[in-house]
Amino acid sequence: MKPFVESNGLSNDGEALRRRADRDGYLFLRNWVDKEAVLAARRDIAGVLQDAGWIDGGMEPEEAMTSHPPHVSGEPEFSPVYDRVQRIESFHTLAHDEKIMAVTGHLLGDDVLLQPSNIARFVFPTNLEQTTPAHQDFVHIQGTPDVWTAWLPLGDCPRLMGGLGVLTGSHKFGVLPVSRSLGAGGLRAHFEKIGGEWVSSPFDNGDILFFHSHTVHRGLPNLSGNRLRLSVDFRYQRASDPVMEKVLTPHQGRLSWSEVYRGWKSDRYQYHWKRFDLTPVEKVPVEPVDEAV
Ligand SMILES: O=C(O)CCC(=O)C(=O)O
Repeated sequence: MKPFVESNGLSNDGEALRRRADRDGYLFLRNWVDKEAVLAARRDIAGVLQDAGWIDGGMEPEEAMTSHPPHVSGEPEFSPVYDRVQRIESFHTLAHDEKIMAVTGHLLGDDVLLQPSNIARFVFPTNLEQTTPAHQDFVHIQGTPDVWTAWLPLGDCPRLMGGLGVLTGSHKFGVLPVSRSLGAGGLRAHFEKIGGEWVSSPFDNGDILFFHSHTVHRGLPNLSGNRLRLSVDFRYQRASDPVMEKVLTPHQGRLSWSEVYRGWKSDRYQYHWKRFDLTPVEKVPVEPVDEAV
């Protein structure tokens, strides 16, 4: 797979960043996000996972070594552990990183809403059939197409651990039909007819990928054999655009915000979206098509 085009050279030029994002459907920036903040989120999340036994004991949790059988979202054992992760302050704080906000400001203007429903992902090395299928985020988040997802691994993500692949230019083809699939989101986009080229690069800590809600992307298999891949998805849109109600609740919808915020040291980012006069809309059901399409 060819590498991502790096956009650090354009990072001070909003117009050039927008042109690049419009051409490719993504922006990849190296050494961009506050590395200490990324590692703080990694440490805190890995601590919960080690406590749950998903990361091996006897070493630092941030090594994220695992010999535990894989867990995936949707299993009963997954939810209590995921909800503990959802309550982590450093994880939600990372989404407000000022250099992430600077890029989303260039892409969207000055009324950027971070959709509060931040996502953490743990991808086991022994669960390849559950690798996230090719999909467009719009199907899951709706509201407005003008949403940019920021995807970043928590720490280094060498090629062996997979990462994320993007189909260049695929955001120009609207919303594609979907079929049911294994893997996060459970829906696979039918992208085969639109052409384009799959690109990806290994990530070092601090690197970040932004992509449009119509950009087709997929998880790459974690072939490390013994290390959990930890990553986050944060999503940004204009506060003045409609926003799907569901993304205003904690991801997976079991916790209330007061439960999430219990025990936080700072209230700076709590209920951050309440300063906007939002237009919430309901989710429109998505109908998977027959595999033969
Ligand atoms: O991290 C992954 O496996 C995929 C994440 C992703 O594609 C998404 O959340 O839209």
